[in-house]
Amino acid sequence: MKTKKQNNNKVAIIMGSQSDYSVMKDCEKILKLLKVKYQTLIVSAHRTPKRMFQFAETAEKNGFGVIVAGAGGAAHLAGMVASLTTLPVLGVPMETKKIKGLDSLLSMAQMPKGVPVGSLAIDGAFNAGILAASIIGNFDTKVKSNLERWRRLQTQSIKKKPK
Ligand code: RP5
Repeated sequence: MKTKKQNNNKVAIIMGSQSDYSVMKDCEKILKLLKVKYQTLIVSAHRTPKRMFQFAETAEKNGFGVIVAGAGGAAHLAGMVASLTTLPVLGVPMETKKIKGLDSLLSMAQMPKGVPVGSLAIDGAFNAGILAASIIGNFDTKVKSNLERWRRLQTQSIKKKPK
């Protein structure tokens, strides 16, 4: 019989708006390469708060092991979701037109003590996917070996001399 931990091998990719998807696609891209299961949803802390509550409170039961949350501006999504679950939440601050994403970054990084969000770089959706796979890889050996292989190939692809 599988333990609950072994079953929680899916990544939830959530974002505050359709407009975040062009960046958050990078997270899907690397998870696909690493053969990590994921589900992508629009969940807004401000525009769909009830959907956010429902999602966060059922995420663990629904088989997710990590949540990647992208949002921009007054980016409360990752922090609010983190307040409703003990699953690891990785925040991707979106670049914004007016403040270039510094608003999003600070909203995610400056969490109060006791409710952490692992904040990535501005528009860092690809790295969020790698980090999510790394967390899942702690208990899913297939994902771990896929990640190790991907990292080896990356290392081999770096030329010694610039052209
Ligand atoms: C945030 O506001 C979203 O995460 C998005 O980054 C930003 C702008 O959203 P739209 O006005 O484009 O829907 O909630």
